[in-house]
Amino acid sequence: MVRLYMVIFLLPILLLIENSSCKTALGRIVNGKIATAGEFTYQLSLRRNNKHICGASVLSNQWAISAAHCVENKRSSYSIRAGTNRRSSGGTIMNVQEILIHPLYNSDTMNCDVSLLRTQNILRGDFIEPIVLPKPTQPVPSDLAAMVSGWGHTGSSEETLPEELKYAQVYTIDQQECTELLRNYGVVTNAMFCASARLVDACQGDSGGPLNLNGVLIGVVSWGIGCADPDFPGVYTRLAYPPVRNWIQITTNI
Ligand code: 4AZ
Repeated sequence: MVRLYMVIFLLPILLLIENSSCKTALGRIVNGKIATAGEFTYQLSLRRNNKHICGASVLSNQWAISAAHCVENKRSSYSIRAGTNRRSSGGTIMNVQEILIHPLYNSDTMNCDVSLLRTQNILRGDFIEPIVLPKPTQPVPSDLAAMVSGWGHTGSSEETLPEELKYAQVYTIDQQECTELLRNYGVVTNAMFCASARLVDACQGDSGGPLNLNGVLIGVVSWGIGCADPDFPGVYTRLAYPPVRNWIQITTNI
């Protein structure tokens, strides 16, 4: 009798909880694949107080790029791990000496969610290579396949981050279409664009990481409504947007 009660009353509740958790922050980079060494040489793990918090990408011997919302905590010490597809071993750890947040970054709207990190040591070595930035105003046409990667959450109920780097192919989405999909949640500004694939997405811990289109870093993982929800695409910082791209150019000469 007790068992029957559990099945009839508790099961639907448990299913409901499981289902609703997909729409909150702990979704997944579902169906991502495991990267092999040397495949994503521009990928960095950004660490706060020695713990992975975000992704980042190598731009030059000196500069890395990430999201602004990853480096908001002024009192923390930030470092990066470079040259490995493992989150907590291998490669080289370097201190971040200088952090610059885009002057138009807004933590409420997530507008211009981009930051530049200057490393103490030369950001070059085995399995460490820069990725190219887009030209200013370079458009992001819709339905293009791009590659997102990171050590973010991989399961809707998973609290732990994967040890090995994961990647997934997502498709760019028309700006108007994405604006409508997310209209109840936020504004998709000109400094953003969307990309998704059914049940495939970036998630918590992937933020700040790269979206690579044919070897060009077109986006930085920024925000979303949950993860891998077919109704809600992932949102990326649009690096070709002139106020973003020109700020990077003026700051780093890249
Ligand atoms: C996050 O919380 C986050 N689905 C990053 C990316 C996405 C959602 C959340 C995109 O860092």
